[in-house]
Amino acid sequence: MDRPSPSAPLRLSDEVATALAAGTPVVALESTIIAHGLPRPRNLAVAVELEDLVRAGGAVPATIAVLDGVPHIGLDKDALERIATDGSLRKLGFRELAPAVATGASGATTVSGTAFLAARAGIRVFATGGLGGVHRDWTTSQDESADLGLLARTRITVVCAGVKSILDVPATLERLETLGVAVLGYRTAEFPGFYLTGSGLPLDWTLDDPAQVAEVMRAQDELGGAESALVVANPVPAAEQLDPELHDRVLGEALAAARAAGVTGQAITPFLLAHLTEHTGGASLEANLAAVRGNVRLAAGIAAARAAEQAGRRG
Ligand code: PSU
Ligand code: MN
Repeated sequence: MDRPSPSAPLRLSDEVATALAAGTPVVALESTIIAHGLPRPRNLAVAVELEDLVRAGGAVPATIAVLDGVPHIGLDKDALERIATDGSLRKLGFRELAPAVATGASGATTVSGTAFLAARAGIRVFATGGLGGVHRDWTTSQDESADLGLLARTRITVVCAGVKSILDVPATLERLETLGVAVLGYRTAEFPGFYLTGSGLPLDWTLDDPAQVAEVMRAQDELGGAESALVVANPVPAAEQLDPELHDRVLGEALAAARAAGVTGQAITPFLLAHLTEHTGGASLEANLAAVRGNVRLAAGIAAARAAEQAGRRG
């Protein structure tokens, strides 16, 4: 046969394998935010904290990365430490997975890489900070994150604080519509602004509790058709958002600095996030972390609601 069915081995941690077999809640977590999105040494503490938050929410964490060519679904302490400290790790989106597996490379997975591997492993719920999307200079650079296209063809629920505000947010929402990816506001009718509670852009759907989200997931499955994702947009609490004036000013400077330095491609998102952290005196980092924490907690709740709904259908 020219093209065998998917068989690349995924290495599941024992607890993830056990939970999936039992139908108990699992939440996928990405590793790019740890390896490339957060400063060291804070990133390792955050990686551990996010896993603890998943557990506190009654779910099993599955942090995803590719190590020595093997996709790992659930990392032990040593592997988490490697993700946080090894400066040579690649940034792996979906398209980078096959080259990484074939060459034995190691890398942290982005939203697109993580969502793909999570879905392959049978994990339905995924938490991150902010999705990638359409960059502000798209008309000349054509830079649109692979996150969007992958979510259009992957059945996963991703909990995020919107898309990173370094992006062209209205254009990204339009692309999600074009691609057929549903976006739900969690207790908000406004699309969140990543570091900011709101983006000023309206959403068509607002849900108020995890069980309702699980109902939408079930409806997606019952309708069938394209295996698209569900984006649950969960704003950072107003008390923990970045000061909007500081945000706008420093972001303007960051975009100018990226242009001046000629930063492009995969490097642009980490560059902008790091610039913001440095020039807000760490305030953007705190807002980013507050957003991620909230997303991880909500994802655990959604995974639990999903597990209960599925158990109810079986039983
Ligand atoms: N969310 C965060 N910090 C991050 C990211 C998300 O709070 O660093 C990462 C995700 O891995 C996302 C990636 O997929 O940024 C987008 O990168 P790009 O624009 O190169 O596709
Ligand atoms: Mn890009």
